[in-house]
Amino acid sequence: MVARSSEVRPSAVRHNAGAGGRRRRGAGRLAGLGLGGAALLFLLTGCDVGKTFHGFGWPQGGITPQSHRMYDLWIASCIAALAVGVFVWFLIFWCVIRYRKRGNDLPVQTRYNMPMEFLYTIAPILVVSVLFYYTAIVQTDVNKLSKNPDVTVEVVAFKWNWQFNYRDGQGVDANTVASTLGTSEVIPILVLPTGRSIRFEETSRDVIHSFWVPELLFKRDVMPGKIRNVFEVSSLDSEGAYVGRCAELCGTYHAFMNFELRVVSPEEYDQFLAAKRDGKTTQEALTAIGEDPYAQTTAPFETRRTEHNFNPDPAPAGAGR
Ligand SMILES: [Cu+2]
Repeated sequence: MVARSSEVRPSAVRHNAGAGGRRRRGAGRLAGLGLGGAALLFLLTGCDVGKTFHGFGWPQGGITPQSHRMYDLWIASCIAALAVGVFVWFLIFWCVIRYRKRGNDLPVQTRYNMPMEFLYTIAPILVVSVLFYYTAIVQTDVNKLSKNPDVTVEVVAFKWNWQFNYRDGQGVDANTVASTLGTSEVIPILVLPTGRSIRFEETSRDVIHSFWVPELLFKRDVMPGKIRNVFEVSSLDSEGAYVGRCAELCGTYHAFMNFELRVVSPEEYDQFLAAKRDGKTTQEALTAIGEDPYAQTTAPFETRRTEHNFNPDPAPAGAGR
């Protein structure tokens, strides 16, 4: 038995080792194919992955193409980060098992591996470059301004409410054709159409505010003075009432500085604007197009201001009293 096994020809041993290697390579290839297939499936069902994991913490339900692009970038980044994470966990556990303590000999304390060092310098640079590339593309798209947007609205913020001016052109020199002013009693409603590109031009009368409609997945600071922050959405995709808020701490009543974005059909929007041009109030114009005249998503707050407590001392500041 022993003699026979020692007689085994070297070529046979090589042959056996070759078969084992092939089997291992075959299993490796199968595992690789499985992993690749799973990754492909994961990517092809990208939208559902986002839904399944609740957007990985990103707000869902955006109503503009821009918001969808930002959402997709986030989901893809999370999937990429998870893939890298899983690979790193695999490496950690593989090292723990493969190089576990086997005897009392101290392992070599210094060792370098050029390919490895090269890899872990290049890999993070690659990861950052890819993330940067796609972020720059989406960011440029979100900040893109068209030459002639279909609708231009001027957003005026002040402590502590909003005014929305429908404009006949772009920039400070354009004219306001209709306007909605928020008061302590009535929440201002910004009426806009679906399917048209909309430019928001922002200006503040006092301090820095921030115009934020959560469903746009976007907010931009509203600055006082000469700075006129501008952004555009290429369209609003679904009709409805959406709450809007001030997202920059601006003073005592900051938390109550709400408005409503009401998205209607283009025909209704044209009728609304015509009614406003005819001198109707925003509430009357909304009623005329069959919309709820008052905000549905938020309510006016109690200012507790009365003539008595609002400005008890009528003397101007610095009057010497
Ligand atoms: Cu504010």
